[in-house]
Amino acid sequence: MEKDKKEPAAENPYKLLDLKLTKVEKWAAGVPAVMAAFSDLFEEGVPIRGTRALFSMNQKGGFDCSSCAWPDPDDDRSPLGEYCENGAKALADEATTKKVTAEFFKKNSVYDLAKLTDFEIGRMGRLAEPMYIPKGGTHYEPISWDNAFKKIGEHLNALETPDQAAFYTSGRTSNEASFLYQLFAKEFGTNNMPDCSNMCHETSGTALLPTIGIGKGTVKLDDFYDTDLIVIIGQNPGTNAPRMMSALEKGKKNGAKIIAINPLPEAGLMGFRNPQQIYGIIGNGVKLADLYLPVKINGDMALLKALELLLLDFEKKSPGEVFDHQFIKEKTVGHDAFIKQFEDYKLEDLAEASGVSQAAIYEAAQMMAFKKRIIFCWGMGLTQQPNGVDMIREIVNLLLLKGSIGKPGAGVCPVRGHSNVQGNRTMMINEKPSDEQLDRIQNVFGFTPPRKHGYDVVGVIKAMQEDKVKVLFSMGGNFLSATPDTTYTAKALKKINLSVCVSTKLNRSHLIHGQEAIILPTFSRSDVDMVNGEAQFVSTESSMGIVQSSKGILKPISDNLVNEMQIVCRMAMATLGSKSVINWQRYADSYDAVRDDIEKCIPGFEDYNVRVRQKEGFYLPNAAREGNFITKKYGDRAPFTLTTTPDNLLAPDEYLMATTRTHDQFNTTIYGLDDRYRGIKNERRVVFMNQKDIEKGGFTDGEKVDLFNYDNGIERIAPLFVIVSYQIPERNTVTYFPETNVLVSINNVVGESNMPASKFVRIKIKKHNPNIYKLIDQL
Ligand SMILES: Nc1nc2c(c(=O)[nH]1)N[C@H]1C(S)=C(S)[C@@H](COP(=O)(O)OP(=O)(O)OC[C@H]3O[C@@H](n4cnc5c(=O)[nH]c(N)nc54)[C@H](O)[C@@H]3O)O[C@H]1N2
Ligand SMILES: Nc1nc2c(c(=O)[nH]1)N[C@H]1C(S)=C(S)[C@@H](COP(=O)(O)OP(=O)(O)OC[C@H]3O[C@@H](n4cnc5c(=O)[nH]c(N)nc54)[C@H](O)[C@@H]3O)O[C@H]1N2
Ligand SMILES: [Mo]
Repeated sequence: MEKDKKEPAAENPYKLLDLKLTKVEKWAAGVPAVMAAFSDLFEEGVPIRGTRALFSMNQKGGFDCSSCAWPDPDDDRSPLGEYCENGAKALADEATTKKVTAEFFKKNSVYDLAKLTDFEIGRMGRLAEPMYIPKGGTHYEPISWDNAFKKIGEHLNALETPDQAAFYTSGRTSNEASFLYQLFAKEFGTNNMPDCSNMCHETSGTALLPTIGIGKGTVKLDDFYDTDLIVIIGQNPGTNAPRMMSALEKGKKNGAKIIAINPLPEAGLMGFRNPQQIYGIIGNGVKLADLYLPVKINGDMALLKALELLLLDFEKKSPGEVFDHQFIKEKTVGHDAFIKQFEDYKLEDLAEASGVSQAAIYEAAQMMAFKKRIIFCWGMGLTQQPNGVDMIREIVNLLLLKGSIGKPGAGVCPVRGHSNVQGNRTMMINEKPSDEQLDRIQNVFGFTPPRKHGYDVVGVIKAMQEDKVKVLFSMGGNFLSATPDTTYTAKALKKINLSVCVSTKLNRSHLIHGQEAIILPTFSRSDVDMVNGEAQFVSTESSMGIVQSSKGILKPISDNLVNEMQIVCRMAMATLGSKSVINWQRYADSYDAVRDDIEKCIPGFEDYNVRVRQKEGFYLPNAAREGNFITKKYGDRAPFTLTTTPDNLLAPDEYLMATTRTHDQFNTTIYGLDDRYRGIKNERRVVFMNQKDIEKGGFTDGEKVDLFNYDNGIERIAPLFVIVSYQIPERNTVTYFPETNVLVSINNVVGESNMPASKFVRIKIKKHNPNIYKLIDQL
């Protein structure tokens, strides 16, 4: 008998590799990026298969890269390929010909596999057949697709109420599969649809919907090409959205200025060598940020208010030249109260709280004051802060003052992560669907969808812990490793009756599972998807609201994969049987049939089947982009929002930690162990610290330490990290996700959006204690 399973936190915390420090880069991309892209394809043994696919990626009529949601240019696409280093890595990861088969699972117990690092787990290859682990089992066993669906149906039907089931989605699922998935959940009877947005841009939607009337960004790619100023705040384009760099480069060439606001001077904010252009490979590249503001973690609210205070000063000196009074009068409400608050603010205090010098803030305000067209881009640096919703509303406030939203070259740009996370929401994957959406479902299909709001990610983890949710079905993703408070979440997952993962690659969520568990292997974006003898295409929505088709070109590694759409249909038939009012078989046979019904239920998809076949796709309607702010509360006006500035007091031995990403990972998939841009080679268990803090804390650069969090009086431990001295504000630290998710309390959430506040974690740092593992075992 195997002893009780002890799950390693996220990576294997028992060993360190041989960390090497290299030069911190001042430029992103260039030759190293091209080399890295191709070397990954070679390492995975897919040079020809992979290279062929690489040139189809993001081309008109090709497939949509699964690595991010940045849109493809409407017009010219680079002849050298519209991919980036990350896209190539994502492709190498999924195009691999290595397989995880029934043999593999027979040889390796779940317990043994869980001892591997995420990097090692990811290298095992593509999942090749459906697998099942019975209650008390030590190894996954093969199961037929029919029996897998039968088991899922039995479990779902045995629940006391449909709300004891939850249906998670990661953001790669196509529009077609997403639509069916939410339709099934609603017909089954629950709105428990947690999704990766609940950890990603929920904060943006929560801030934008009531202020500008739509929970999405307002700019198009063309707006970047002809604008006056681009502000990039809390986002790292070089690492996470490399194709955004081409747009920044083009904007810059056409005269735009760039301000970067980030605790770290990220390579991708500073300079760019375009790997898709010959001059970028051999030339000097482009300096990007004209001004870099090294804000403290969570100092952004103070910084935004300081900027507004100074803009107000400029406006007083040059009335009418800084603020757009006509816009304010016609399109907004609450301006006077908004302006009045600044009587109580002092520049010194705000600058101090932001961590940025008054002189630098003044320079930024000067750069903004007389510019008419400003774009604000942001990412997880803002959305994963406790007051993220308010900070994004503050960005809207600033743009409203300037009348710089809803016109060309101006607006808001939340840069999405997963390639179809925006489309998932448009398809109504949402734990809080609106009444209008539910009414449409009811009218078109004739069943009564549940109205009660469901659980989001944080909610469902607590519900599993409290035995309120018994079945967790995951459409993609890696629930355990992506979510906070790993130890707590692992305990919750182990309590439930059944966990099901629809996956392409093995991950930790297969290894820390419910009492019974099922793995359903599926196609990835680049795979050919044959239905009834015909290769199918699906569609996705980019960060800028463009819906486009995506058609894979690689032969799937196994004949035993089923596409996500058919997985949903077969689950629906096995669960609902004759009770269902929907013809699921019709959907299983035809993507066109699904698109026809999407058109009936979701505004903006008129003539879907025709328009999706246009090579460049089509834009979804976006009233805010046209300058119409249709808000529930104020009719056709955008409100100014009054927000407060947090104190962020720290105990003497406390630091703030932000968890972030490298270019050698895609979320929980670890492609490699380097962070070339930040000068890290061959290690992920690092903690970036300011040299002064290292000295004050009695540490040395390169020392081994353990990290702790004590929120709600619970001790959370992430053992064995190496200190790396770095250019970062004092009392701030940065580590990589998912290794430190174990430190993020389930209760450390963003106000209103309820997202984990993974960029604002209070930690303590102590010298590494080799006996720490005994303590961890008792947690
Ligand atoms: N290579 C790669 N690409 C990816 C992903 C990946 O994992 N790897 N993930 C994809 C996904 S799902 C997403 S959502 C996006 C995420 O892309 P980003 O939004 O860029 O996400 P992060 O790297 O988590 O953090 C962004 C930046 O926030 C900064 N930051 C931290 N705290 C603060 C703060 O208090 N204020 C400010 N101003 N900045 C702060 C960090 O220094 C970091 O540079 O990337 C997508 N693309
Ligand atoms: N501490 C901390 N935690 C975070 C974050 C952070 O910055 N800090 N970021 C958060 C963010 S922004 C996000 S988006 C979440 C990500 O959370 P998730 O979306 O849950 O995680 P991923 O790592 O993207 O999921 C990877 C898995 O998806 C499966 N997969 C890949 N492609 C496909 C496909 O086409 N179909 C199917 N069915 N499966 C597929 C593979 O099996 C792979 O193992 O993590 C969040 N967690
Ligand atoms: Mo994300």
